[in-house]
Amino acid sequence: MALVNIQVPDIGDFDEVGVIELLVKVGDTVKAEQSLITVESDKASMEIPSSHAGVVKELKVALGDKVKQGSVIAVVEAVGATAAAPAAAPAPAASPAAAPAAATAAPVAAAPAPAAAGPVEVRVPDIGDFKNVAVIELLVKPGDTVALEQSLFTVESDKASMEIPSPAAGVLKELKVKIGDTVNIGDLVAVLEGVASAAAPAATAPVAAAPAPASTATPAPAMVAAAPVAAATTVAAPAHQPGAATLGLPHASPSVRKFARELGVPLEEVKGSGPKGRITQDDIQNFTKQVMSGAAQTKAQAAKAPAPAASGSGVGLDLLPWPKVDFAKFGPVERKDLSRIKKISGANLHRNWVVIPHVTNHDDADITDLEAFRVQFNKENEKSGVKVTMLAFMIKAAVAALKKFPEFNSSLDGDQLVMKNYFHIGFAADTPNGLVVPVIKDADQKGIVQISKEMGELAAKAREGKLAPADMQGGCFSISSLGGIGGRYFTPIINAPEVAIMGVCKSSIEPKWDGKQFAPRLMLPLSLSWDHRVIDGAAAARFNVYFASLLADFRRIVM
Ligand code: CAO
Repeated sequence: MALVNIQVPDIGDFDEVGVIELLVKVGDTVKAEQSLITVESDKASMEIPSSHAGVVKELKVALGDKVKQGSVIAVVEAVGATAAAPAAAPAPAASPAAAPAAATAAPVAAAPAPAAAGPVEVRVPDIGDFKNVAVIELLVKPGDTVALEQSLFTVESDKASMEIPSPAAGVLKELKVKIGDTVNIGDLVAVLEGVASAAAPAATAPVAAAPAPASTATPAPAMVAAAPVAAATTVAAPAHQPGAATLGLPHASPSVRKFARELGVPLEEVKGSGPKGRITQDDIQNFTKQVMSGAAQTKAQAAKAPAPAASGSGVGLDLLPWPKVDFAKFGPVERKDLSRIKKISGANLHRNWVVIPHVTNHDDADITDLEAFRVQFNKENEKSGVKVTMLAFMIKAAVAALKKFPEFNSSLDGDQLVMKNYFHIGFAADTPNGLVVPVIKDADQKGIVQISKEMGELAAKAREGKLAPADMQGGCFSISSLGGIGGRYFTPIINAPEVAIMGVCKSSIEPKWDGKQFAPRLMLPLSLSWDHRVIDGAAAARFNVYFASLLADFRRIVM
């Protein structure tokens, strides 16, 4: 077991940053890529991860110390052969693990920041070793007034999440990125207008959405201090939703924000216990415990909940804590990290399952004739190289059903329904790393053969882990087919912000009464889950009946 010096890696433009949080202590066992300390300059805060798994033998820094690239922050007794890089160069981006090294990036404008008002191009600043990072959250929208160094959007790679701040105060004229885009250093991401220079004193800056810090001389971190917790009261959404525009950001590091987002914690309601009111991971955990135990409630809950019952809080889930079991007591066990896809999809599925009042209607479609046609068609077109699948027919039937029942092709946005006039259909694909949902775009404009071909390509890409974010975005309705595997019915979880999903199981020959006798028919089990906030039971039953009737006689699709 070797002693390894853990050093500050390449952290981009940030030099001589102060240590503001120690996240581990001597004697702690740490994983490779686990954050050890948080550092903060006047422009950024970030967590410095360990390049090795092992036991912390010595912490070489204390709160308030200044560090820069190459500074030794800890000595770790590395375990096994897990060392990801030699001690001399533990750059986090060179390590493959998914634990985030979170950072808020220093703002830079395309050219030196202008002293007078005028358009300013906002480009991705030097963010260290991070390349091709995905935009996961937009924090402002065109027309918004933004403060100097206010975060514009959040990007995330498999190794880091960070917020891209505005280099100037002004009005956001154009946002050149959308959720799912990938960006690199120097990319043009936004255009601001009516701005004051980043270097200009605060007094000359236009009025910002959130109150500016009292004095620019305050050594508080510029970006996060621009939106102190006390001022963060403007968020109307019931929970912090990815993609929702959010102003008045509370003082918390990106990783803490991400943690809050995953739990659905409204950050603006959390009181920070860290330096300068900074919200820590503990604060989020304590807030969650309070809400879950019913001892506290979020503003959204308070607004919606009826008066508490005479006994019991009537709010929160009042659940027991999750059981902590020493499984090794009962037999040999081993531990395995969840895949990145499982972590992401798990958090999304959990939110959707908890937030959406799901109902599932089951029905059966008689696909005897359609299956006979499909088999015949494939036989006749064997040489084409494209196999027409039952799922392709279902995608087409889904489009027709969405046209007939438009509320199924909508998304909830507060008190409004966003009705979509496009038809992008997602299909669940099982991959070695977990479940993904690629989307067939404009399925209304494509034929069955084309859809089958695209589905085959997307499913192959999914299995190879090569789907781009754009391949999985924009879905209106999803189909989850377990038909190739088996089973009768199941209750699929709605892929929010969609409002319904069709689950399909394995078809089987069943005796059906044709008025005179029992005839063998090939029956396909359908399970439609729908959001009861948007759809009524009668509409769901009609949707299923119509969907099944299309599969029973596909000629109806052109009627
Ligand atoms: N009933 C009976 N047989 C079916 C069927 C059904 N409903 N659907 C497909 N089959 C048959 C196919 O005809 C094919 O048989 P042949 O090889 O003899 O032609 C076989 O099952 C395999 O089909 P497939 O799975 O390759 O093709 P598909 O178009 O049905 O599905 C895909 C493609 C990507 C959706 C699928 O591979 C997959 O990943 N399914 C799992 C989805 C999933 O995990 N859903 C759960 C989400 S909730 O956790």
